[in-house]
Amino acid sequence: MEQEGQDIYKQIRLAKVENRKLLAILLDPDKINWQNIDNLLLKINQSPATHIFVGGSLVKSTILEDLVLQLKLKTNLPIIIFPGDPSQISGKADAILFLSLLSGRNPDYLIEYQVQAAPILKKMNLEIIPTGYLLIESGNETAVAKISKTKPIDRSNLDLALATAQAGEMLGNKLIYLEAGSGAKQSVPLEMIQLISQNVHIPIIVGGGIVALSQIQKAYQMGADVVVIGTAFENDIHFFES
Ligand code: 1GP
Repeated sequence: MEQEGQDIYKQIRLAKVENRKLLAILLDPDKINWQNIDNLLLKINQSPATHIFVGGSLVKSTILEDLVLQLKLKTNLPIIIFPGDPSQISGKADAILFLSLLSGRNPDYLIEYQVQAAPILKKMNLEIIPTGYLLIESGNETAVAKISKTKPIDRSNLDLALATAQAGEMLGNKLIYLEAGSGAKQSVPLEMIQLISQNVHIPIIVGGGIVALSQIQKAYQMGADVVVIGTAFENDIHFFES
C-alpha cells in the first residue's frame, strides 16, 4: 500500500536545490525535563529549527510517543523519528529515518532491525526515509559505537568515508547522515563534509558535537544540508539566542 504524506523528503530535496539550509533539533525523550516542557516547546518554536528529530540510544516507545504527541500539539514542525532500535517507533510522528549503520559491520544494524521494523511500519502512515548512517570517530567512544558494537570510520580516512557514503547512495538511500555521536568531543571534520557533499547527490545531514552557532554555519558552508543539534540545546534552551 502506498503511504500517504510523502512530502517531508521532497521538502528536504527542494531545500537543497534552493540552497536553503535546514536545522533539526534532536530531542531525547529520556533527557526531557517534563516539568519544563511548555518552556522547551516555546523555545523550539522561537528557534530557527525547521525539523524536530526524536530518539535516543535507549528510549522506550511509550515515552517516545508521549513526547511526539506533545510536540504535535504545540509545534508545527515536522517530527521525524531518529530511532536507536525497532522499539522506537510511533505512528504519531510524521516520518522516520530508516537507518542503516553503513560505517559498521554489525548485521543487526545493517538488516536485522530493519526486518523487525518493516511489518510494524507497514501498518503505519509514517513517511519512511531510507538513510545511510555513518558514524565518524570523534575523540571519545560514543553511545552509538558502544550500543551498536561497531567501530566508527577514522576521522582522517576521507576515502573510506566517501566510498561508504557513495555506496549508501547507490544502495538507494535518500539521505546520508554523518554522525560524530551525541556529545562528541569533535564534530565531523569539515573536509569530510565537503568531500562527501561534492561527490554524492542526495542531501547530507551532519550532527554530533556541534556546540556553537559558528560550527553550524561552517558545516553549511562545507555542504551540509541539515545540521542536527541535540546536546547544546538540551544543556541550554537559550542556545539559539546567542
Ligand atoms: C546525535 O547528531 C546528533 O545523534 C546530535 O548530537 O547531541 O552532540 O548535538 P549532539
